[in-house]
Amino acid sequence: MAFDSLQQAVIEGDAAETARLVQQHLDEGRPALEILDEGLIAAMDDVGARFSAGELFIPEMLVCAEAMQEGLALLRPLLVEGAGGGKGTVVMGAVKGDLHDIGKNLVVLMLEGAGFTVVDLGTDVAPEEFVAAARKHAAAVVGMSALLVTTMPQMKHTVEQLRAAGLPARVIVGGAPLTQAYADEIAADGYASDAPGAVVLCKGMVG
Ligand code: B1M
Repeated sequence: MAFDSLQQAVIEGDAAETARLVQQHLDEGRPALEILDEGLIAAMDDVGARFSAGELFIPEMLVCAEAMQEGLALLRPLLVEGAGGGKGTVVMGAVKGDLHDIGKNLVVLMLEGAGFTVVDLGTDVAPEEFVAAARKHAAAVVGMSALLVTTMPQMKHTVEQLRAAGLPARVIVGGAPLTQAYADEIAADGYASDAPGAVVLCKGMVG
């Protein structure tokens, strides 16, 4: 398969080899999004499966994440081509208790590439921090990411607090354990399974 070696480099946590192979695929004319989806993200899925199976532990998972980020750095300029702001402000963060930020960072990157101004609150963001930032920046959209089943309920708390504050921002949610059904259950305005999907959602909500 085209991206086997790249996936292997990420799984082995070999940042230099990951970067070399990403560059090689780019030089061969492979689209950045394809390298991202079929190379880097597919590798992280494999890493997660190995972690579940007890074959990898947290330190190794972190090293894999660093290798992925090294490869992503080369793709970033291509993924944000055409950026310029002006489409409206999106406040984004990983919810309270959640330190996973790779997927959230991808969403931020692609929203910026699509012309949105993004206020990135980072990880472990409490509901009241989302509310304060949405108010301060007059956000059109608040985006929340969660990778843990245990942190998903923070999305519900945040939606409730945003509504209670009377803010007009639409709310979108995403992350590996999320589903459209869960988004409906917590009365979010939208769910996307990946970063391009988040861009489509925001475009539909703003302007
Ligand atoms: Co952790 N982790 N982790 N982890 N980790 C998972 C999520 C897990 C599925 C692994 C597993 O068991 N198979 C599991 C969660 C189980 C569950 O609850 N369902 C898990 C666990 C258990 C944990 C710890 C609890 C482990 C422990 O301590 N015992 C711990 C928790 C820390 C915390 O958050 N409090 C932990 C820690 C870590 C590291 C720090 C070591 C590291 C994160 C490093 C970092 O993010 N800077 C890590 C990693 C790397 C993973 C896996 C392997 C990879 C995650 C990733 O980056 N994927 C992950 C397994 C997996 O997901 N397959 C796992 C690539 C990324 C591009 O995908 O984030 O899904 P993703 O984003 C996608 C979509 O989901 C979507 O767009 C992106 C792609 O386009 N998306 C959105 C994301 N946010 C969106 C928002 C949107 C729209 C779309 O709109 C707003």
